[in-house]
Amino acid sequence: MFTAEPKRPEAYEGFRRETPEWFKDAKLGIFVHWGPYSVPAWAEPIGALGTIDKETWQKHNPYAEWYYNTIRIEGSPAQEHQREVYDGADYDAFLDAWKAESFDADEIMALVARTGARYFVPTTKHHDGVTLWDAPGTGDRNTVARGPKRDIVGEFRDAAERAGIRFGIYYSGGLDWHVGGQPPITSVIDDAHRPLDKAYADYAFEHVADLIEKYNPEVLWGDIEWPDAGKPDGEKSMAELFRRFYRARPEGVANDRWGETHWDFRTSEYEQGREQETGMWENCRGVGFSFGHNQIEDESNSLDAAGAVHHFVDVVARGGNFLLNIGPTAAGEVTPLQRATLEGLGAFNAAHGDAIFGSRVLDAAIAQPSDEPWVRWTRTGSAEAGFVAHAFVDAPVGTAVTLPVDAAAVDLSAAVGRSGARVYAGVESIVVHVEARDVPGPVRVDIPVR
Ligand code: FUL
Repeated sequence: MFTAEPKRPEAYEGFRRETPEWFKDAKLGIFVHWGPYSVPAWAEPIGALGTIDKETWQKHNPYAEWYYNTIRIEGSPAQEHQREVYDGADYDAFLDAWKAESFDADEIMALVARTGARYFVPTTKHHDGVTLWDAPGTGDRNTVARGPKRDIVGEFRDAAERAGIRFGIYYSGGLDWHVGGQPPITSVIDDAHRPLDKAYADYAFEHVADLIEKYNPEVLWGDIEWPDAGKPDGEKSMAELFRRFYRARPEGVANDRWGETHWDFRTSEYEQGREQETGMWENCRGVGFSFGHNQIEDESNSLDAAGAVHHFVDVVARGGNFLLNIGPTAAGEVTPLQRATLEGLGAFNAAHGDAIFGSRVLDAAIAQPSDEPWVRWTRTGSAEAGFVAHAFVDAPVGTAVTLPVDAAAVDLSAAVGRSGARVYAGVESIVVHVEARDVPGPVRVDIPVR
């Protein structure tokens, strides 16, 4: 939920470099939000972040992982739900009630692999402050000592390694509702809601240092800033964490939510921050309107397979990566609804991944995207082997679409329709006839670039 435009102070200039190619090629990552909040798994699915005013958002927060905050807002439906169903119990009772009894990291990773995703980022500490490994200084408030009684971060890391998928960590440095006793967030997040002091900065430092050392992640995904006392360069500073990270992983990448420090890629979330999508960027969202599992969500407020494919292709065509979230149940299962979306996205990628993974943005002078009809473009190939433009076209089966393409820049006569797309090439234009659809989402046409 971080929206401010970060500046890069001098202390962090030294980290600046071209974003590693693997990350530009990766296109798809899978995010996981899992925590004590997955026990109540309750939020109002009112809409997408970036489309709702802040007061309404917080009181009716559709993010189930925000339950700890939402139940503290007087008069919120979540507070009422907590009173009725749990008799107003303390939030930490959910940590003990969380058993993860069906959790099988390899099974989840097999699903992740089938989507075609190249990287995987689970939450290691969300805003409720509960760590999913035995983090230093947490006493028993972690998943090894209580609740699941397992090193969830470690199990995910090992499974990702076995599956050949790059591993990253999400860490909420800015918000930790367990320390400091801040008031609930009812509108925008400001300094009153974030622990800023040295003791907390050191505590968070030790956590991220431990994550780097134990799990050797390739993506550092921070959230909601970093405590101010840890910002100036020094022994236990954010700069020191970046030094350790890049020493361990010279090709590692960090997102832009560690404060006004350093980043390898920018982030947007649902509709929020999309105006900032420049340089290397990544858009994240859940299948529904929440990251944490929300039992209230259903098909009506979730992306189906075709919806996820559209979102994904749109992001890739504009040069971004898509980080699609899974919110497992407290038992550790991926719901049938989320599973169907991921499997469908995987089927699309199995058919069209060669025009997606490793692709780049097609020069706008060659062809333009459009919404009516729905057309997006990517580009693969090289100067030596020749470039190929790939059109992804959506229209009902049995209809035809004329592609907005510069006929002089491409070889229309060599265009190839794929998976249900038949092409009719004229001298000046090309028409795509959608004949069938064997995988969810758009059909595809490949056109060599002259
Ligand atoms: C946001 C958080 O507040 C959400 O709960 C979620 O973790 C999302 C990815 O980042 O800033």
